[in-house]
Amino acid sequence: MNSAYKIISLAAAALFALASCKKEKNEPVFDDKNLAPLSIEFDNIVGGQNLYLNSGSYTNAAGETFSVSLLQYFISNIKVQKADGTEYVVPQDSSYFLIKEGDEDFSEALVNVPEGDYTRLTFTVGVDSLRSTMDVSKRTGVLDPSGGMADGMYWGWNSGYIFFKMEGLSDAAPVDGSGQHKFRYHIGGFGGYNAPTINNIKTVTLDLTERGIAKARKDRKANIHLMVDIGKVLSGSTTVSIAAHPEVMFSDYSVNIANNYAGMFRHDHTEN
Ligand SMILES: [Cu+2]
Repeated sequence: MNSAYKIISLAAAALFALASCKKEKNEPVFDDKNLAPLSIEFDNIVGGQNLYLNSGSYTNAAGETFSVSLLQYFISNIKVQKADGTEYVVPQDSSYFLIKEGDEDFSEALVNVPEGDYTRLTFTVGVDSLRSTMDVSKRTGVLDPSGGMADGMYWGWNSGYIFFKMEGLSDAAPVDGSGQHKFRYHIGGFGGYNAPTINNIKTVTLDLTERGIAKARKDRKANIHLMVDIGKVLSGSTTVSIAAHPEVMFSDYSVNIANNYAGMFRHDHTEN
């Protein structure tokens, strides 16, 4: 081998090495292997009391006693932020959750985030307008309107998903067709597809610094434990009277209830 040939082959080898280096650097910064599990637990309470479906008795700000027979809501578009302001948005396809009181399998939102110390959590209560109007093939799992998962949480193409559903009994409610004093709050409204409608999409941001930041690490699951005071649904910025509004669905009054429930989330502690 003469020296000129040697130099050329060395140069070719170096070029090849450079090319393979470059290829590696083009890989996404957050590849799956480097992500850490993070759960957000939604612990439903009423004021200072635990929420017990059917058996618990509670009183709202209007002085009406009530019990809750059904409570479910959508949580979506989860985002976490570090103290330096950098944030990680969970890929949207993996960011839709249905929370159902009384069902352990639907009590938390489990996502994957890069390792890091997170001081802020942001999520949407409900389903964003873009996803609400996507082809059904893009609305799988808990969003599947035809599957059992969405469980009566879908109105239809133009009205979208029911973001928040709470039903129960109260003597303040009139007797319905089934002979019960039932109240029903089915709240949704994504802003409209063909025509603008009520927009009840709510974004909630919680500061985690006071009650414990989330330390996401690959080898364990951090859990952000939230207390969700559903008493606030009736007793928030608007005092909702069950007698005056025993049934609220797709109407202007639903805005008051959505404003109330946007304030029902409180960070209690974090298990790291
Ligand atoms: Cu906990």
